Amino acid sequence: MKEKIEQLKMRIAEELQSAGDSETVEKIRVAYLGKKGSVTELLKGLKELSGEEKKEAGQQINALKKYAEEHISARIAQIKAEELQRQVDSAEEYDVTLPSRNVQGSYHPITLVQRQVEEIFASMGFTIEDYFEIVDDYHCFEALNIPKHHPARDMQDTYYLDNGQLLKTHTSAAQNAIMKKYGAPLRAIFPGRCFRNESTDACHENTFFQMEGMMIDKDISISNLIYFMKTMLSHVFQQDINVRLRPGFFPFVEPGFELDISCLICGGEGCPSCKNSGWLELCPCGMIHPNVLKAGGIDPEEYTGFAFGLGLTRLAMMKYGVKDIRDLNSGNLKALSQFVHE
Ligand code: FA5
Repeated sequence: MKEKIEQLKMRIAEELQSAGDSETVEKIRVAYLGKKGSVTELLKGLKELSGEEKKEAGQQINALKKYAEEHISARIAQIKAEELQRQVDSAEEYDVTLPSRNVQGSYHPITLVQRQVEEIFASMGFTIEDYFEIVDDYHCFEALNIPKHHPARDMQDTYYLDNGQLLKTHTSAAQNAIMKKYGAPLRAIFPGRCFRNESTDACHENTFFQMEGMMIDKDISISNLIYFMKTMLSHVFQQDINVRLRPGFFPFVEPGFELDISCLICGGEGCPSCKNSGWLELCPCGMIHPNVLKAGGIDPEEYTGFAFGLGLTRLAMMKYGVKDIRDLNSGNLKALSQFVHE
């Protein structure tokens, strides 16, 4: 038996050495380790042997099997590396700095809807501002009339960094800096990515986009706020949609509202995208609280203003009929590259 095993070992080594491609190695594998392969047959033959003989032969055959398996895998890896090298060697030389020829990119649906909203507000005299994603407690909360330990902080489960800064939970975090940058009067929108430690579902993500807007001037009222919201929604949807305004509490506005739109996925019947309510919270808004104006260096006796925090990711869902918000962060190009700017 020992001799037979040694012979098989040598044959396996020789055959593997002369095999030049993966198919040949596969044939060798079947010839030795397949159901009717030589090594398998030897193992089957063990039952004919008795006692001590069986034990010894069993160990030797198992060692042979292990030898064959390891050498076959090693040879396959070697052949694959050689094949790859051959492909690389024979490949046409190309200039990596040239623009690609056959790849056509597309904008992400959130970018498309963001640009639409920007267009409409820019045409009404709003500037478009940028702001950080990592901010401090003052800008995200305190400047917005949310002191430390205020229960309103619980509404936004925040990611804190070791250095005490945090990931922006809402675009309102930029309000104070923009008021200080421009003073009053002021019209600005500021889109941005926000982060909250949320459990995700069809309409909640831990990373999502909002678009904040602020208008501050003399005699700004709720009528101005409603006008701008209606104009924005009719521009984005190009169709009549049902909207409802209800009281909402945010320490940085007084009065505050929740602006919901009828769910366009289910037509208001109720579905997972709207948590079965038929309505989707889209754009909370309100009249800027005097404390917030003061913190921004603006005299609340002289100026009033409105602010809104549009859920841009949810707007993209409604606009493009995306049933699950998580698809928008999925990176699945098949799903994401089908949308176009109208
Ligand atoms: C705020 O973030 C306030 N800063 C909005 C605001 C601004 C109010 C100015 C008044 C004045 P809220 O947490 O409700 O509010 O979020 C605003 C919108 O962002 C929601 O209506 C929703 O459309 C979207 N949003 C909030 N959380 C998520 C989430 N986890 N996933 C996706 N979208 C979300």
